[in-house]
Amino acid sequence: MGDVSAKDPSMLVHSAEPYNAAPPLASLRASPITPIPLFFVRNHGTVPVVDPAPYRLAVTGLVDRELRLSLESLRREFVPSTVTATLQCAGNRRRELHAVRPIEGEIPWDAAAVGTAVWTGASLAEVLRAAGVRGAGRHVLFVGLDAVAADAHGFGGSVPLEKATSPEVLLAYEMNGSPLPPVHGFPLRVVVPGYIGARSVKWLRSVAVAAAPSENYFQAHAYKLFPPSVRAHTADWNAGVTLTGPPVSAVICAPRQGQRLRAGHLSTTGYAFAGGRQIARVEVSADGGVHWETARLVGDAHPWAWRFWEASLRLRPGRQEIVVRAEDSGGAGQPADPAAVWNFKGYVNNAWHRVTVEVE
Ligand SMILES: Nc1nc2c(c(=O)[nH]1)N[C@H]1C(S)=C(S)[C@@H](COP(=O)(O)O)O[C@H]1N2
Ligand SMILES: [Mo]
Repeated sequence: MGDVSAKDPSMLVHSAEPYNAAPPLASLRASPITPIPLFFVRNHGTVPVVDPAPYRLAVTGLVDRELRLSLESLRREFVPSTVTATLQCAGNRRRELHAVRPIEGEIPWDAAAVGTAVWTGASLAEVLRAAGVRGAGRHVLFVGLDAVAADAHGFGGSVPLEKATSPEVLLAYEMNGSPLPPVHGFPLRVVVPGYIGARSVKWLRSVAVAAAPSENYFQAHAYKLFPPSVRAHTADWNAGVTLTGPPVSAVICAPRQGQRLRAGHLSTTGYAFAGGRQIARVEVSADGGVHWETARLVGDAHPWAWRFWEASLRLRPGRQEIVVRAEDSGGAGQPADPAAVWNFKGYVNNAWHRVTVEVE
């Protein structure tokens, strides 16, 4: 199952094989760059063991020159690029949707299937320039080396050519200054900042330029968004909306759900993330969403990363509901009620995040 030993013992393991785990919510807030031992892992299959020496990345499809790139040539022939980017699983905060109406066969992630790393690698745009994209190319397709049950070709996905050739998209071989750990995609993964985590394909086998999006199960079938009225057995898969960037969402990391607190001032902290947009404002309520205060945004704003926030609230005795919501630089906000965004696959829940505490 890969180098699971590199993970912190506090990780909440949803399944050991394939290994799927996330840190306790409070530990996410300890550092704006998530330490590797606490970075969530989402695997659809077994972590492949890849020998770096014979490894070659295939660059194929609608290109003038097909390439087979060794790790050496990726490091040497392309200037290393670094980007600080948040990866968020489309299933982050599924647990709250599950409470509205059960979602079968999917991991009930709490709000910690997200992390931010400093990624270093070759710019995908430069690699595609070296291959020469032909005029009919519209999408860039990725396939991983891991075997997955749902698709005989392995885990895959695609992004539009315009995104693939944006400077922030990397073929990453380093995470937080170290070689990529096996569970995070060693020796090479795509990092598509601002898109759901599923597009950042790990253990990258190939990059292909094509006229149409990937037919891979994880692009053509999974990771599509349906309205609350649609059920698994009634879904027309072609009618689902292909997920790109996650919508704006703010989360309370402290206090914890059910925590006992003293009346008076309470420092509350959390994160907010809006995919490719910036966090414009975070508001917090100590009374279930009746009165709101503006939170302070802390730390640096990186264009592709989450933003930490903090606020001091006055708590009255009794059972109180602390609520957070954010607005992004495009003016989009969040729905109050998770029922409004419920979907049978449980993707991209961005309802107001609520934590109930007992105040003495
Ligand atoms: N090859 C491959 N790439 C993959 C996956 C996978 O199962 N196989 N999972 C995807 C999903 S759904 C997410 S959210 C991210 C998680 O990245 P991480 O495990 O490094 O946190 O990897 C993506 N890339
Ligand atoms: Mo994911």
